[in-house]
Amino acid sequence: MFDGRVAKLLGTKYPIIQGGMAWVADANLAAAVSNAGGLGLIGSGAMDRNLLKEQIDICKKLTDKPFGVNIMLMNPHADDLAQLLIEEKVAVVTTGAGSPGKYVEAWKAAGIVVIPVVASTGLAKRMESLGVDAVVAEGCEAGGHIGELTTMVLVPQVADSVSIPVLAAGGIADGRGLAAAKMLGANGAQIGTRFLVARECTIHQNYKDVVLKSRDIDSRVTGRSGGHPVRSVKTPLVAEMLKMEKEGATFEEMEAMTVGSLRKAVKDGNVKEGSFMAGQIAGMINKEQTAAEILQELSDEYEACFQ
Ligand code: TUI
Repeated sequence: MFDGRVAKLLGTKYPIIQGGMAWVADANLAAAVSNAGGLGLIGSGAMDRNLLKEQIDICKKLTDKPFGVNIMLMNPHADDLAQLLIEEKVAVVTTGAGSPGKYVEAWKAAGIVVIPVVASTGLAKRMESLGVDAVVAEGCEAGGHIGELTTMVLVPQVADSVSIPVLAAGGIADGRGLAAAKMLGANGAQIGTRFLVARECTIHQNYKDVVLKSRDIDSRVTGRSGGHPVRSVKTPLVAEMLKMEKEGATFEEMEAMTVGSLRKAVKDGNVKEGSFMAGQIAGMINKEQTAAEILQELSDEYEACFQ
């Protein structure tokens, strides 16, 4: 798949990283994806040091393959988590929702493969100059916290801006998307939304059902006015947030509504008050499969595109 650069960097069969989804991506999902030949990630976006340590320990028991951790840079515990990755000798770190500049030197010195998620060529170039190993170029078709550009325009511009490998993300959930990413100049891909419905993903069944039922036009972006755009499936909470935003609600009022809503979706399956973050490609996702089935199907479809 692709040109082999990313699989070699990660030590995996496939050049595919599972999205580091906060609250969603635990040791169970990460180990399943790694055991199936991708790179599984623990999403530490809502964790503190103790919780992440616990998840890393579980993941080490569940797989002998490489796995990674995503650090969400708006997490108040980010400094502690960054240090823990060094102590635990985690193989790969991805970052999101900011610039990981202040951590890169220490991570590289510890032998960690560093792959920031970027939403612009500017951050991609800054990251390359700091010595990171690759970047994920994530377009705004993705779920969760997003940037301004679509995958179609972001990926080729990032690929032209840097010499390190580029993984495409946002809107990719099948082999055609992977083949398209290759055509845009990517060397691999990050996939999030499709793994929400993996059998090994431990989120509430209602969350999976929301994804399975959602149509192409069912996601919305809240928080654009406050500079923190987040894509989720349109639920009563999201409709209410859009209305408040239109009526000029402050950033603090919007944040107060968001706080805890991802947990309500993941843990409680609360379809009224939950924030069901998912990408636009959710409309195409209509069956639950194991992580191994998903990766095998992605690989078969990708190969078929080039025959
Ligand atoms: O980080 C993500 N996606 C996320 S994080 C998250 S957790 C959350 N929970 C509740 C409310 C809000 C968030 C859910 N989804 N994706 C990676 C990503 N990073 N997408 C876009 C960016 C990004 C955007 C701007 C990275 C850097 C940036 O600018 C930094 C700079 O200094 O230029």
